[in-house]
Amino acid sequence: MKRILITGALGQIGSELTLSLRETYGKDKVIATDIRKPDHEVATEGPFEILDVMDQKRMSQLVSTHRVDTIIHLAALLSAKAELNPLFAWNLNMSGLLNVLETAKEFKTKFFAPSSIGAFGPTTPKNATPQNTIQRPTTMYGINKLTGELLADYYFRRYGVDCRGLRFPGLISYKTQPGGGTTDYAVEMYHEAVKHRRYTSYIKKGTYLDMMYMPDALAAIIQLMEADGTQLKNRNAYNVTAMSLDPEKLAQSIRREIPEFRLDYKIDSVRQQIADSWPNQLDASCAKEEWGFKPTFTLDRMTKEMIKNIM
Ligand code: AKB
Repeated sequence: MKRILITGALGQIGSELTLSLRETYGKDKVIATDIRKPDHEVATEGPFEILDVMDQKRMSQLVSTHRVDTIIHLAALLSAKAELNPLFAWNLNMSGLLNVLETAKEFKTKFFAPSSIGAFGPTTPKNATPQNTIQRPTTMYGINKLTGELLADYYFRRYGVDCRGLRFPGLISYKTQPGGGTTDYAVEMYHEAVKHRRYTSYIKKGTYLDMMYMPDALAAIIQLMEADGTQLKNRNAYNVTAMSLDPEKLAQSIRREIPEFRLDYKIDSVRQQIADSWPNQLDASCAKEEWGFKPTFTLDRMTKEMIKNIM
């Protein structure tokens, strides 16, 4: 990767990935794009361009002008938001993705897009979910993610576009709030624990989902994108995870730092149904074997860092 363009650079992954890539590859080598330009260091401390991913002409112009060799496509609606407006989600998530794939084909760039545990469904094996298994998602977000995986495979096989992807679990970070996802409760719980010593979870006790701390997610993106392409058998997209949590397990870890923390429940049926359709715990062995994926944060280490930084 020499000159990287990121879509959705102001989102949860984008805002941290942009800064991390600028540190590694140089400030002027990472072109952040989003549909708005706020007063944020992503937009003020390096190249930034306004880009609506529905506008393929402008995307091509930017890739050409900045001589981009890698596109990291992060602009998308998350699961809970997509379920509230499925048609809008399909249009944004799928047209945006196709525009990026077409641009990558035209300019022969590398391509990365995140898939998700949402690409699985209720008939997928719930535990040690294999890399290659049943995928019949029941949410619009999951349908978008699975279609994205298949399209990226197609562009690789048919046009030779160097497409790569990861199936991300819930990502936890103290820097940027996610917004619109089902796994957001984990991030909210840390913030509320620090501010109010209590949290009301919209996800039921006993609902296990995969999670990962953001620094491990950023390292995984860079490691996959720098990996030798000839070693990649499952390009789009690799299962990755660092831990499997339910709200109680997360609360227990928080109580080791804040003993008086109290967890209550008020279940949101939309997000609970989405969570129930997802696996409990992925098997990430293909990512480990093919390009050396190795998360470093355990639950308690992540909790310590989250609480220290939110305080
Ligand atoms: C969401 O909850 O929608 C995302 C995801 C797991 O893809 N965090």
